Amino acid sequence: MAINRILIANRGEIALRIHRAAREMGIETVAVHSTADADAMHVRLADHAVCIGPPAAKDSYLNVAAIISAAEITGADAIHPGYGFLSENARFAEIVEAHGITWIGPKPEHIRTMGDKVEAKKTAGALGLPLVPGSDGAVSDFDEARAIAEKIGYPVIIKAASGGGGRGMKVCNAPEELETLMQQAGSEAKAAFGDATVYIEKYLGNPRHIEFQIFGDGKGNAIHLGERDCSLQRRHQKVLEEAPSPVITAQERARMGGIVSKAMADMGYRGAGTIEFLWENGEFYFIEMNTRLQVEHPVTEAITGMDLVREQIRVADGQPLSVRQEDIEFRGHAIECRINAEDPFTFAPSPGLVESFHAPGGLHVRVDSGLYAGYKIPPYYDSMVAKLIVYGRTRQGCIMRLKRALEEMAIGGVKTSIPLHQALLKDEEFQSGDYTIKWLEEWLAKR
Ligand code: MV4
Repeated sequence: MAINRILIANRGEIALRIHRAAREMGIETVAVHSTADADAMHVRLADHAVCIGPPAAKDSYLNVAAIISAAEITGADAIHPGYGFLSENARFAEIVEAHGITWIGPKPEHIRTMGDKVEAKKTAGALGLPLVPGSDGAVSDFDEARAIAEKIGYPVIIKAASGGGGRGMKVCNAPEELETLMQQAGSEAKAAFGDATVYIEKYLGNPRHIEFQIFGDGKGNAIHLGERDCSLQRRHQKVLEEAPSPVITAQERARMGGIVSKAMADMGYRGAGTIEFLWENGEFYFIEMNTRLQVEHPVTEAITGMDLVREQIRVADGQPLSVRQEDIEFRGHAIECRINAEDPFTFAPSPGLVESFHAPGGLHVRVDSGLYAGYKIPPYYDSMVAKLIVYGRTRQGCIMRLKRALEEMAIGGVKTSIPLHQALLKDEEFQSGDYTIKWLEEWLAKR
């Protein structure tokens, strides 16, 4: 096969991240961009660039015809979708492959299965992953719903099959609310995703969000790269992620990692994937699988020394996994801070001119960002403008270094979440590692 030129169907820091891996492999890159991103760093660095439409994502970064045309015109022989946008669009993956272009991602059938949360749960259960107790699939009948809720016990949570990212969820505390909440969840899901299908789970009151990174070669081999703790979220947006999780022992990692990699091997999964669990009272419960590279992948890179984008490209090219499970060592601790252009108190977006930019440096400090002094952050896209990833031999050493790096980091002209991260790192409960998915919002409320 041999990939020679990759079209990067994304923007911002992840477009740069993919460009870097490609260049280091001697592969050329094609940037695509909206008219709002003509001056973006990913466009400047790429070997070729094609404007694919106006600012609105639906007309540019989600414009399948324009992206395929850009690949044809520039002779790109592979497409990397990054995260977000078209990355989990099974139809797009099929179209890419139908054009004889290598899709740097999972098999379309697996993207489709995992995109439907009911199908994902059935598949995960059949593969031996531990599930949250709940309905065996979609539930439409209220009597059936009441019987399931009675069996697993209240509170229960009603989720949209097409949901994910927390949209369309309802917590139900008692049987008399069930019918109303199911109807609400169903109609909200219909409006948001065009699909009213819902399912029911036992509601876990105070879990952690812990996810495993996996890689498959698509031929029955798979490895795991350990877990990330992503419990620190605000309105379903991750704020800070770390690896390893402060609560998972090497034994637990090896045990759960063995279960997830066996499942992925049996499935014939190809490429990078993340298996999301809720973790409560020492138990893992599968909730969803993401069939893409994730924003927080660098913390896994930091503690394993592996380049996950390089691995994605290799696997898409039909090459074997570059490492065996027994060769993967988890060493030290890494934390990623997502730096958003937003008010650190109100969270209002703060796009506009970046008057100055100074990235922190030094040993074990990584900044993934397309920012530069004079760049104008457009208002049309996600507010995340940089990721600061810091490594240390211990969690405490990592936190000390991260504080130092945040002090050095300077972004002038726009408001950013840097002060929020600085306050968070000073907090004793954060430092103790004793937090759950509810902790950050409570901390923000009393700040
Ligand atoms: C749950 C849950 C409690 N119990 N499922 C939110 C997003 C979606 N991926 C799953 N989510 C949740 N599912 C059961 N059975 C609580 C959440 C949840 C959550 C999960 C991970 C990280 C942050 C969260 C914040 C609120 C709710």
